[in-house]
Amino acid sequence: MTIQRWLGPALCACWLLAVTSQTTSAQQRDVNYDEENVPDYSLPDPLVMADGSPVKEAQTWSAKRRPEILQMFAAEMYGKSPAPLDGMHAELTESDPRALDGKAHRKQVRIYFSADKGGPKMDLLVYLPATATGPTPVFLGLNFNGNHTVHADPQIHLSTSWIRNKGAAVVDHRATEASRGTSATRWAVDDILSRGYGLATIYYGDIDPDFDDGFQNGVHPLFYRDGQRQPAPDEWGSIAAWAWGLSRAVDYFETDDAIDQHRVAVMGHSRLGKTSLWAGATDPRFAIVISNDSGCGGAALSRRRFGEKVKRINTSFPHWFCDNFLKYNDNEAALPFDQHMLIALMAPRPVYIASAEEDRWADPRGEYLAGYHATPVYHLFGKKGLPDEQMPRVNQPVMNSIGYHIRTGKHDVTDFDWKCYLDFADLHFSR
Ligand code: GTR
Repeated sequence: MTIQRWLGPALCACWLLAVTSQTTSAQQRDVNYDEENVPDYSLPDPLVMADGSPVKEAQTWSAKRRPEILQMFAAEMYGKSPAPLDGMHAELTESDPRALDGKAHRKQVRIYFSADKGGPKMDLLVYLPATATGPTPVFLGLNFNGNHTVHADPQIHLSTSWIRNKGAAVVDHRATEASRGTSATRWAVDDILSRGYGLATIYYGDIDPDFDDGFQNGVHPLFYRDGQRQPAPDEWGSIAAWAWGLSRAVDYFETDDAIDQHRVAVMGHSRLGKTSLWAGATDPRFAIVISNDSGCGGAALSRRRFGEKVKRINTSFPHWFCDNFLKYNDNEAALPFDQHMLIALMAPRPVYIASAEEDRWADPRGEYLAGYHATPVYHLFGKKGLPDEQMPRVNQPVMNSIGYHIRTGKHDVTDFDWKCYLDFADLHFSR
């Protein structure tokens, strides 16, 4: 694992090297990358209620056990999110039916989270295939560095938010022309369009800037009760806020006839893969849920303590989860759930978990096992999950109602990943 990998991909300033080399060695002493050293653990059974009674039918799952699990994840890990405000509204700020050399219909939509145009808002970029004649299925994903970085298209509005904090330091860093298209390798725009799908994306910092500011900016303050200064221990952290923003994009889709609101696949990478899973868990309107290299706090089982652990993530990123999650630092066995139950919350909807061979920090085997141990819940619905406890071979995707692949290479989003997601969407959306 590189220094950049741990603190965030954008880190390169020389002054940081001295600091981070110490951090890295301290971190390595504390990190297990050896399967032999995974502790013995037993996972809570998704099909046993908290009162010990068994769950034998899909109906009991949906009416009783699923809400119970969702509530535990909300109160103990991601934090509870509020309903949207009545004054929320959207404005089309730009549209071109012949964008990208005639291949795409581009729309840019500003979504205000309240009636107040001076308050928090997010900018949604949408590309739809120019040839589409009816409502189009879309992939929706948050991006790390601004909408203008997902493609070199000069017409994408430059983000007006702060762009990515640098590690723990808060840097006033605005988008510039120089960063246009710099994340394009992670967004297979041409492949998505040529296969008949749309892409919708939002800069995650529009919803909540990714640093620990005591929740003074982003959407949180909009919802504070009189006298409240930060979320309560069981209220939303940043991951829950980002997921909430994804749901607000679906609210917009419901008003746009060009988008098929019933065929929305939410996709996210890394911290945004954790986010896509929580979005899929909290909002059943996401018809397919995809997590790419989501690791600890995403698909990976916390109890394995392989790669990134609960204490490490809570220390490095204290704003991602709610404060109740601190109780489980070095205390994973006390969790009333593990991440297989997060995957199970998608059932019977299709969910895809992707890993990368060199991304040991994210614990590929822990990511796979979450899908494997969610499988009994899919069986209740007559759906096939991941039937084999052994992981598939590298670059050999498995596609049932739960999909999985581990590809060669590092922590990243590649064209191979996108090809799998498009195949998975073809499989499930064409039925
Ligand atoms: C890392 C973090 C991971 C992962 C990653 C990312 O620094 O430890 O949990 O989320 O960031 O989002 O790129």
